[in-house]
Amino acid sequence: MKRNLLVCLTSMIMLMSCNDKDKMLTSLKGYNDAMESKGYHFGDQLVLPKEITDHAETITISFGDKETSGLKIDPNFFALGDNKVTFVIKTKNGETLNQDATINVFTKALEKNIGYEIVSEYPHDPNNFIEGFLLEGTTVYESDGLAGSSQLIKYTLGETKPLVTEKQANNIFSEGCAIVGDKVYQLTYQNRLGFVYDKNTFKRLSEFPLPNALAEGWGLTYDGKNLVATDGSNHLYFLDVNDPSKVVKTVSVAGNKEIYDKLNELEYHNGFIYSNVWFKPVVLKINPNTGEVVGKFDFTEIAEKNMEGNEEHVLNGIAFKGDNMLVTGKNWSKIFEVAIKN
Ligand SMILES: [Ca+2]
Repeated sequence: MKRNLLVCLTSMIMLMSCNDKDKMLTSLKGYNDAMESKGYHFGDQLVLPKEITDHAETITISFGDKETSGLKIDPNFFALGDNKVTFVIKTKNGETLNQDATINVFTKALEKNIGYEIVSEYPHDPNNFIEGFLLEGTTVYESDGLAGSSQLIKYTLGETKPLVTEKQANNIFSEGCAIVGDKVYQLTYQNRLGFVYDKNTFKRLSEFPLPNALAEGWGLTYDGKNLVATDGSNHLYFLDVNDPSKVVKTVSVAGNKEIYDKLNELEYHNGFIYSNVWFKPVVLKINPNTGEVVGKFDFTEIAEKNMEGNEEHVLNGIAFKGDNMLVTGKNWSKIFEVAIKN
């Protein structure tokens, strides 16, 4: 009888503990899911539900090799954008609970709407499914995509006939390009390769494997120190220019209310990185040190006129001509020069 009572009591305690554990995990998941879309700002305190705090001895958030039990969005610990963390809770019963979560940190300041005025228009070859776009002097360097029609070309702004053309093999899908010194670097979409060319002749000098961290090759630019690439996510990947298969730094891009996903064609200019968002007629102005979106351009009107009802023909080209921005898109027949107003 005594033994039975003991078994019964033990089972009851275990059942209670199990219930508490489930409640805590469910409650934590509910809290984290709600906060993921709402996001935090630096300095915010995490206010976890009572179901958790009442039964927890300690609560720790771990993030790679770092951990904090401060339950505060401390900039020494969290980065702007998405932080993939694990909550580790030691319960008063001596159990350890783990749960993965994403802690989104948004910027304090709102993104500024940047005004512009179209000051000039130039022709663009509408056959070109543009991926990479930049200007040096009066010469446009353009990388065009799609398997079977991928190429690297250069032409004088105002004309469309290429001065030099380098066609890719049929299985290659070209993506973003950037100039570093006397070389052009070019990414490919899913071939997991990048190419290096002589800037003048487009003679292929070498190739490099796409870093493992990048899901695909999308946009590319050069900030004077590193190549900077996108892969369709919310990240800017800074690559070692001497070995572009090495990622030296990754920055997550966020604004006041959102993480910006599908970052695409890039252009570095005067300390900022400009990126378009795939399938949106928007160009972001990003602080490359923090990932903060400080401003954005709305090119809806230009994009609608030039897409001509084809949803694939999105805005996909940013370059700079002095302090004016050049924008174009996939298969557009025009390049627009815009003066930036603020
Ligand atoms: Ca560009």
